[in-house]
Amino acid sequence: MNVMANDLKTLIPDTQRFLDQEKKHFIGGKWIAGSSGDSFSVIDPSNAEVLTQIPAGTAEDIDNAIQAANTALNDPMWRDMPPANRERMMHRFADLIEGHAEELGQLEALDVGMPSFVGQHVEVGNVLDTLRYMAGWPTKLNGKTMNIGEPMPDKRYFAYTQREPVGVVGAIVPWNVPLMIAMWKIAPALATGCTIVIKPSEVTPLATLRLAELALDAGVPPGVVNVINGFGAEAGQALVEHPLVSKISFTGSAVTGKEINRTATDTLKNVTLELGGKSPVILLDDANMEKAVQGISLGIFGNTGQVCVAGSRLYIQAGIFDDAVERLAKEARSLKVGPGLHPETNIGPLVSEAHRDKVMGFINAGLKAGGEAVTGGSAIDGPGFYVEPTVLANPPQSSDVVQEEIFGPVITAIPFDDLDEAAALANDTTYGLSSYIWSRDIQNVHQLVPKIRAGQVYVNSSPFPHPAMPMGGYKQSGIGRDLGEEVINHYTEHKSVVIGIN
Ligand code: TXE
Repeated sequence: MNVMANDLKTLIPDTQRFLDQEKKHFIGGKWIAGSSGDSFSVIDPSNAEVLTQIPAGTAEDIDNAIQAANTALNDPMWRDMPPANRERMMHRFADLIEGHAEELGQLEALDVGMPSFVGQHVEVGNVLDTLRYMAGWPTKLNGKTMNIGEPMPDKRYFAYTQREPVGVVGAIVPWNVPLMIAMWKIAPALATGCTIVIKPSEVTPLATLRLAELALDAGVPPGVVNVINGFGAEAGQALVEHPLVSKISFTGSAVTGKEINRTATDTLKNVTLELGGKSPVILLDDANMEKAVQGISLGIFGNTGQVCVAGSRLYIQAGIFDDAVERLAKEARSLKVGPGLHPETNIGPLVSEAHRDKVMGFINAGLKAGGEAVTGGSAIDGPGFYVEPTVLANPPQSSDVVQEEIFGPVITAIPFDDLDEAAALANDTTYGLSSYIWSRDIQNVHQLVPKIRAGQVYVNSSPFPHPAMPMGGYKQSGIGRDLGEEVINHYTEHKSVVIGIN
């Protein structure tokens, strides 16, 4: 398989301007140089070239950002902003992002490797939907009047609850869909009156930095949204340890999530963890095969499989196994692999050389364990970090390629006989993030849905996060939820007020 490399789209002037601009941290509404002078390179995964240098944030930089966020939290301009004004501000922010969608899509293509039209329309589309959905919440953050009766003789009370912002939020974001996940954390912070310090992944910081600048342009007060670049061990750790941070919202690996949870215990922070997955896809013999194969392909090969909800374990009813595997392999072979800036690219590179090597390690181990590469199975030569879309048939259920999150364009296929076996295989994982059922039989669907231990079940659909639907996992896929009303609960404290009136 070859990589398409010619005829790349040219960068629009806005993208070029931002790439050329010296990169700093974004603190209190200003670009601020790093305190240490250390920096790191951001690499274009389509050709291994250095895009730009980024300052590596220190504990001092993190402290500066948290102080700015804490000042903004208590500034009447933000604290007392009428809810309807906060709503209007969020809509202005969304409109401004929409006007810069092409630029942001190109930055994601360069930084992550995703096709730029996916960045522009799918990722930025979700960013806009999330911001506009969350803009409906500031006017609806109500408490309740409680009837507590007369708990003491001859003493009457008026009692109510009110909701308040949880405080300064520390957001730690991964590299796979950086802008979208950053917005999943920024939008609820803006809706609830919190302030936020974001640490983007050291691998993909560009679009998030641009987003912070757009927030200021949209009228979000200085200090409400701050971005510190840098590595997890230093900047990330300092954010989790800081006593002025009330909440940590993390998306990333299970290993790092557990470490963050342990660290956050020292200051008893409110913690939300959206971790990895190894999501099962159950394909029943009554499914619409054409739609199923397209949906399964999109669900594993979209964003080169670097998606936490990727449907990476396919369980196929035995009678249709060979046919379904061959159809999926054919679909995989039809995908065009190339740089994110190529207009025909379906599948971009993996995000980094190290990640490409990790994905190849899983594929090779899966082949050694007895899996058959019906299609794919190799890295693609070239300066970029490409791996062929891969369908591995019949690896053992207990092998790493079936059990571990690969985060690449690799799907395993294993047959099953009945619904109980399908549910057992689907649940045979430490994760519980998402799951997929393809079937036209409503009884089969309703029998399976309650049996699956996962935060999301998509029936006859590939994954798409909707801002109204809570997003998170069972088991070791995390704690708490992003999106929906649930995230608003995670970003607010409930205060009980009891007033004696006689
Ligand atoms: O993740 P990490 P990595 C999975 C996927 C991938 C694997 C490793 O399987 O192959 O994780 O990716 C910051 N304190 N997912 O190494 O380490 C780090 O700087 C505070 C699934 O990139 O979890 C980055 O900003 N922060 C996932 C963020 O955590 C720390 C998406 C994620 O990095 C830290 C990404 C520390 N001690 C990867 N150590 C999903 N759920 O979608 C690191 N960080």
